[in-house]
Amino acid sequence: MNKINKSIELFKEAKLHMPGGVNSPVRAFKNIDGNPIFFKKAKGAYVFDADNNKYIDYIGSWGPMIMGHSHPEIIKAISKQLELGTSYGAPTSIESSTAILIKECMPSIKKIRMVNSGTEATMSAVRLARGFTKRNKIIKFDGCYHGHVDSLLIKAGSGVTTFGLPDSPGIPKELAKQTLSCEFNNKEDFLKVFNKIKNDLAAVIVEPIAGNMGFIPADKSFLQLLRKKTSENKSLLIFDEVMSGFRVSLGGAQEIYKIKPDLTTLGKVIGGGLPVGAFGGRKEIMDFLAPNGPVYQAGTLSGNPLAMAAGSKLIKLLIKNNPYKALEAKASYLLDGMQQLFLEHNIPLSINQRGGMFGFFFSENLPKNLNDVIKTNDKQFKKFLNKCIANGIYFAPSKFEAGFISTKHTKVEINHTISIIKQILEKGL
Ligand code: HOZ
Repeated sequence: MNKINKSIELFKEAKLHMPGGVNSPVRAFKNIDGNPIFFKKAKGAYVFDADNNKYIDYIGSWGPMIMGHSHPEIIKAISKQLELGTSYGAPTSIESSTAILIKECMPSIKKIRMVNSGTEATMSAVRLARGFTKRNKIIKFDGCYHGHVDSLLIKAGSGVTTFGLPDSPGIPKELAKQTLSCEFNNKEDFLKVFNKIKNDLAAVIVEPIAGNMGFIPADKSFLQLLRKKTSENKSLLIFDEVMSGFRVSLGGAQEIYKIKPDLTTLGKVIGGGLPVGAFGGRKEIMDFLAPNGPVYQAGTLSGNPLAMAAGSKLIKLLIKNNPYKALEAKASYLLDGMQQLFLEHNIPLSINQRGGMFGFFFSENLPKNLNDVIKTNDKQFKKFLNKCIANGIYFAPSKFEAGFISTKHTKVEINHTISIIKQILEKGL
């Protein structure tokens, strides 16, 4: 068991200065009754805490560390840019070269705008969709989390569900009424709502591979229906690929499903670990943005050269190595090993993975929507998570989050993970 005295002290201090001691709720570990681990460095598949404990990291900064932490080529690219300045608030050539790389991988994106976070990307995409279609209503899906955007914090996943706050105070009722949330993967529910509001429907936004209610890929026929209905109705289909983009495959979930959204939102991987977001899609829609069009959106740090340097280097590495099959094989190896152990101890565990993203649930059957995830066993999850973290295995501290594996996770790390889990189960959950 790791001793985490320094993390405990640091958390006490942090709570004096920041709400809940953190700058993002899930990392407070409140939901698993744990103490967050304070990190001081990371390398490859590992993160190191303030007490010098070493952890095998299955969060990877929630996605971007797909080639492992502190990748030398990414560090070099950032350092090179660092020498040249950190922000100009003016255009640079690296913005175009990053845009070209993204467009090559995601052909549905004809034009793109860089922003600073996934939240900013979805917020701007929704405004653009409303401006372009001259309609107001948005359909989203229970458990999909699109950042903390007022219009999208309705029955959202991630920290919102983790802390049981499905509809956050602070959002005017009039605005909340413009967003309708349907059950994920439920065609009938979607059609019922769609038919009621279609005349004023600006957009349908969905995580095609949801990573904020655990890990739940949408059914292909569900996404096909969303595409068909939005096209017929001249509403926009927005794929939120902040989590899945460059994580499940080079072309994201849209490549796997072979479905072209009108707009895509991105984040995480495209900043190589630095703060970034982006939204892009059909040319005529994107050209509705200022300065070409009337929909306003702006930002001093948008297209920040450091983030572009890190992100473009990472995307180049991903294009060169195309690690997705290998990542999926590693995730399967880990999850199959885990499932076998759980089976031996008569504890139901369902598993799923695509590319470098994965999920496991304390349930007999694989969840298909948020309600299924809510029903999975909380007690077992909490105990398991705390024991894993105490033994150097760093999984996401909420059953409503996904897992991430990197190219630097080898059989050594995965076998070690499995052997720790074996010990945990032998001692009893
Ligand atoms: N809500 C984020 C993942 N879905 C976690 C953000 C964080 O705590 O860093």
